Amino acid sequence: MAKRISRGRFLKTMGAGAVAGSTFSILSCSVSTSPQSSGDGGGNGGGGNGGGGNSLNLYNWSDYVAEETLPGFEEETGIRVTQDFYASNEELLARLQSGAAGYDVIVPSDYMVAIMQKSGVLQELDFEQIPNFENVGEEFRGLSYDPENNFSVPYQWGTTGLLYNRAEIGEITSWDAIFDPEFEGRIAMIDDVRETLGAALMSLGYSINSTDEAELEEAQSLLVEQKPLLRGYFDSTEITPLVENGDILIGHVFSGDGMTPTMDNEDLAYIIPEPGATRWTDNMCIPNGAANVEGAHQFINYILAAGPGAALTNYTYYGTPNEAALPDIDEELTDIPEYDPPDEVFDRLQVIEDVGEATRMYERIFTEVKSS
Ligand code: N2P
Repeated sequence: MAKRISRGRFLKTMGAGAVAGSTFSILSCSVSTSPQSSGDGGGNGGGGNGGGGNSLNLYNWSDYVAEETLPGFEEETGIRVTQDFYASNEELLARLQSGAAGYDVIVPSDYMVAIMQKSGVLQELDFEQIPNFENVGEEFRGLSYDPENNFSVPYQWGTTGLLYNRAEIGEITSWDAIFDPEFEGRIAMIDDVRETLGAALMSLGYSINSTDEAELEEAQSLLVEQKPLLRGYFDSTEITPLVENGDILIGHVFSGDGMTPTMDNEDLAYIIPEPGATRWTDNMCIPNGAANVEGAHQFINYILAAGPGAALTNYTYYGTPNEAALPDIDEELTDIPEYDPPDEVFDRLQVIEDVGEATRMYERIFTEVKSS
């Protein structure tokens, strides 16, 4: 049986103002369905599989639904789902901002919900069409990036840490290993500006949301120094098989991608490195221009049902905000300490926030690091 995360603990690292007066507004504006467009099922942002009543375009992280998620939804609703994938929040945002609409449901992380809401690319949710929101645990409602859940409903949560070959390199506990010349050529980092710069900031003991130029420059130097040691920057889901097949020894990965391979290979381990790591919550949102707004609400509601919620976590190994799903989460998963970290570990997790103007500095630095 899964442990329940206490609201106090979950909100502690969300920033002071984050929770004050957070109320859930059940009477959000209702949304209108835009005219349906036709397409060929490519889900290519130009209308995807046709939009409208019988189809739904989901734009998601890779490997982020269970095998039965989409077939189950299709069977229940008769709506056919086409899925496209992105590897980072920034890629998702760029796609939406390029005007390539046509997605009905997207899954941005916490800070990106705030950025997207500010940039006006999201539409308000109609909670009358999401009765299963009642299954969302208290600790996952009204978080700082969307205090009234006007635009987002939580999907999954997790951490970002290191998957490594314990049999080959012995026990590691901190980020130091990813900067160790001993592992030259056998380290991979996530191709993600906030996560990778965040890992450098945290290993230096700074906030993952630092806007201090000197701290960011220090993080840049560290990453430039690290670059020759890397196999490369990849999507987290691409890093897992590289560690599994012994190609690399240490991979920076999202927790689900980190814990799944440890189940049948005890040489591998996933750690939440010291002194701190990222904790994120991903969310379901409906972008403006969605062709099947009603279907999008149906999809969100489906994910928040007990069975589909449990199936999702039992496949992805990410945490669920869905309390109705908790009794059905596999014990082999809840037995892994990193799945639901103890307080002393949880307390050193940091949540990526929208850093406003400093976002440009982060992007410039990451571009410079990658081209160094
Ligand atoms: C799933 C990726 C999880 C998203 N493969 C990280 N926010």
